[in-house]
Amino acid sequence: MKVDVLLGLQWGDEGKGKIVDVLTPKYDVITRFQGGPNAGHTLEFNNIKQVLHTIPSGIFRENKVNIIGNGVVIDPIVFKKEIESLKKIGFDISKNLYISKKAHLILPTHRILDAASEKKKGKTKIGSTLKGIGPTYKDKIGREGLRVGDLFINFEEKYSSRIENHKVMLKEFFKYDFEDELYACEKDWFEGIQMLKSFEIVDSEHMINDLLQENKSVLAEGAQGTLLDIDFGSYPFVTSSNTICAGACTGLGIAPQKIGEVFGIFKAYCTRVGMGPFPTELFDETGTKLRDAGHEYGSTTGRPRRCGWLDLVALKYAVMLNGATELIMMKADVLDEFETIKVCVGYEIDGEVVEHFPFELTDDVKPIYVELPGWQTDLTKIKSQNEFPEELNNYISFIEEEMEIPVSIASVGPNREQTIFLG
Ligand code: 2SA
Ligand code: MG
Repeated sequence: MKVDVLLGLQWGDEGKGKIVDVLTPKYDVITRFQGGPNAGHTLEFNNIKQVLHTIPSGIFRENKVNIIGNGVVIDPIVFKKEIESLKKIGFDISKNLYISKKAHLILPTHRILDAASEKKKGKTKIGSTLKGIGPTYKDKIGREGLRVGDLFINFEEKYSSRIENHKVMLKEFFKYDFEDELYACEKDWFEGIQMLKSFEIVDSEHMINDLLQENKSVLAEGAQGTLLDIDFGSYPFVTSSNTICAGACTGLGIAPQKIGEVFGIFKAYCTRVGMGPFPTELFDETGTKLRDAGHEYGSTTGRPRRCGWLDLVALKYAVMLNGATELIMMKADVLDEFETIKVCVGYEIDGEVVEHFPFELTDDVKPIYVELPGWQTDLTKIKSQNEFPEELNNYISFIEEEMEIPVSIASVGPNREQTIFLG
């Protein structure tokens, strides 16, 4: 068997949580391969709305194996809260969650370093989620990280030595007042560690490859989006992991030929949180209309999302980088009331038309738009593609022709039932 990958083709928040939840019945194993509590995957069913940060979205289905892979970074405090809130709504997941020994831990000081670094950058800040993601991956790459497997070998010693280094950095380099914050959260952090240790901690690369050998189907659930990828996103306004399909290989320990289908998720328009370029961003009332209709506020930080039209130059780049085999279009219903809908099909840079995603997106990039008729129909009650208005079918066909791969699902609302499989 192969690993199918589901990931975001834009700047995150495409609605991956909902689709993993819809697809999980088909899979035996659901995994996360990168990112950490900067992700917020929202699932809605039976009048329950739950946001997952670290735990794979398969957790709500019975008899699924959920694995947090080596590429993920874990904050024990967030993890504990997540487990507790799941317990509150009746999900005891102690039996079907497995954690990689090689996943890195977000230390209390990593979160403080994230805040200190953003503060020092001032106007040039990244607009990070302040969850400690950058500093944790920095330590991982700098060979100073602590892994879940380290919890069982001289942990206190290793922990103290890392924390001491971070304290020096905070004091000497950042001149950042950290004591109160650090001492306030250390207790919670160690309680989180105790909880973490009560789960199955495994050599996840062996486990996943063994499961594939046993013909189990595996889904890898991406976090953030392709345009936030550390290598190919709009650097430096990116996250600190490989969000693209290749990240599933390194973040799980599977060989490239083990990758099967690649489901690329995108919104029928675009959003972005944090700083960084966004060529099709709308600053006018159309942008506000998209934000209101789409409830575009971050599920992790609550920040209002920047909104704009669909950008096919960026989407094509994302399809290429991921080898996407199928597209999944989310939030079509948000465009229900628009008379016309614009789609960016090229960029004009210094008077020249460019169809490739450029090295740098500056303010000089002007989107070239095609304007398509809107459907002006309430899509939220629609049950099958037969009921689609012609304008929506045309919108989808236009995207398929440009991307050269099919759109297999269109989502018309947040609920499981509002998911239309296209023929
Ligand atoms: P960080 O905290 O170091 O990763 O921040 C760096 C940049 O990455 C952006 N970022 C995000 N943008 C959108 N959504 C994010 N997470 C989603 C959520 C979940 C998802 O709902 O919160 O779709 O997986 C996310 N995480 C990081 C951030 O704004 C900075 O620009
Ligand atoms: Mg989200």
